[in-house]
Amino acid sequence: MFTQAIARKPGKNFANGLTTTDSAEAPRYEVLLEQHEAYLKTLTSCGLQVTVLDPLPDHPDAYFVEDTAVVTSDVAVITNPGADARKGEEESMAEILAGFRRIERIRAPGTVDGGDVLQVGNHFFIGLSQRTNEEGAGQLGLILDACGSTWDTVAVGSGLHFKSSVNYVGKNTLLVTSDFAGHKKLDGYDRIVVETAEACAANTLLVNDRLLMPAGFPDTRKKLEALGLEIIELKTSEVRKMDGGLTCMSIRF
Ligand code: CIR
Repeated sequence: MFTQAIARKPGKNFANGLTTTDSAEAPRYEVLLEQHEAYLKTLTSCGLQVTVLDPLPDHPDAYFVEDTAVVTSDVAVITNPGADARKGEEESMAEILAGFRRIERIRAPGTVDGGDVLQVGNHFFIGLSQRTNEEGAGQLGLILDACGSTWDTVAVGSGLHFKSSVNYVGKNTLLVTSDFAGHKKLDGYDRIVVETAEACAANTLLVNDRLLMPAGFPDTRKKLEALGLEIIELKTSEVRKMDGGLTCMSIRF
């Protein structure tokens, strides 16, 4: 069970963050704040104590806190984010997490974004992406080895991060995009495959037996209902314009 979450309020300059999404409509700060607040309230309603940090003016993507640390029951691994514009966000996260866990670090030339790291029980999938390199994955793997966890790397291919495409939804089941439908490295888990038109819904977050999913993906919702868990839909239009989703906006532990 998770008891804690760390999040960060988006700054007014959030639209200056990195994005590959070509949205017809400009990102809207007031709408993002509403959606972000609803997300934080939902985490609280799932039983988490939520610590909300202030925006970092020099880092418009800093509210995507997940990328800056990988927190397990033993350790908080402060990452070296893969995008130059995001390096430095991790420092204030290290200060906060030192109050909860022993700190380890990913060091250059290693890079890791937390969005590439999916924990399933005591196993960690580490996506190799434009943000997470072999060296970073290897450093993280050594730390996980020392904690008695298992891990494996998986090539991310399309999408920003591994968790843009694959997430654990409980009951030995992974929610995956079609790219991962038959992927050998995910063998041993049942898979729910999202339709291509609903690919964004793969970024669904399991929190204490509840599924937080992006609103507006009815086919995926129906498939998830078969798991028998409570489902909460949250609006994510504005973070999606910035290549983000539900997993990115908090670190849960
Ligand atoms: C970036 O490109 O780094 C941000 N605009 C989006 C990060 C999303 N984070 C995540 O999926 N964990």
